[in-house]
Amino acid sequence: MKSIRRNTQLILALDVTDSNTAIKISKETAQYVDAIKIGYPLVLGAGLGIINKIYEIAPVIADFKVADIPNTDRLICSQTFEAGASAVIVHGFTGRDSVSECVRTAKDFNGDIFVVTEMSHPGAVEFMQPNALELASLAVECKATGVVAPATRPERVKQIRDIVGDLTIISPGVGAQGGSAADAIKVGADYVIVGRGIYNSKNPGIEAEKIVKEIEKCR
Ligand code: O7M
Repeated sequence: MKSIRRNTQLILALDVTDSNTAIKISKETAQYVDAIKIGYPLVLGAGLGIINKIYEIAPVIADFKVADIPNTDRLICSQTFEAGASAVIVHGFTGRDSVSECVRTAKDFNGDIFVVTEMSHPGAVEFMQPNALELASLAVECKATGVVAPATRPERVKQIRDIVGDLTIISPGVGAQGGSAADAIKVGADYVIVGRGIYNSKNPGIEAEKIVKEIEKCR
């Protein structure tokens, strides 16, 4: 399985719903991205087989935000890794038994698990923000590969970095949600995740390249 290598520090969120568009955009942006994140919009539209098709172009992070009892989590994660994903995104609020089961399953496939902490949208301040730092600690305890933290609130990325140490931070909310790639990287994100800012633009390749250049300037 292809592992995710840190090179451009950009992850494309490919939230389109048909296979041909997904493959076209993946090819146009491949040289600028370290991974492509796909989730329910594309998998429900194009079928689980899309993971393998995208995997031929770039490592795939399956954003299924898994949040169930350990046995169901195991079944979801193993099917997803078998389908070709290099990583699966899971929720942490289900507790350490659920998250540990996802991490154990990932190990069988040499895959990665990322745990959601505080989400990037405004509503995340209601229930997620008060628990985000504990969710970050849980990710460390359960030996996840990394966490998801909000580029829309760089100060929170910084606090989460202090807790997770050398775990990987992937950070969505850049562009369409108002966050900046440079700000997120400067406070400690390893990668930024960008969706609409790239796939809705006339030239996704050029847009991805612009973000990569912005990130390069922060190094
Ligand atoms: O750049 P956008 O706003 O079009 O897309 C952002 C992507 O990141 C989209 O796929 C969201 O589902 C996802 N995301 C967030 O926007 N905020 C979060 O807090 C978490 C995620 C995510 O990837 O969760 C794992």
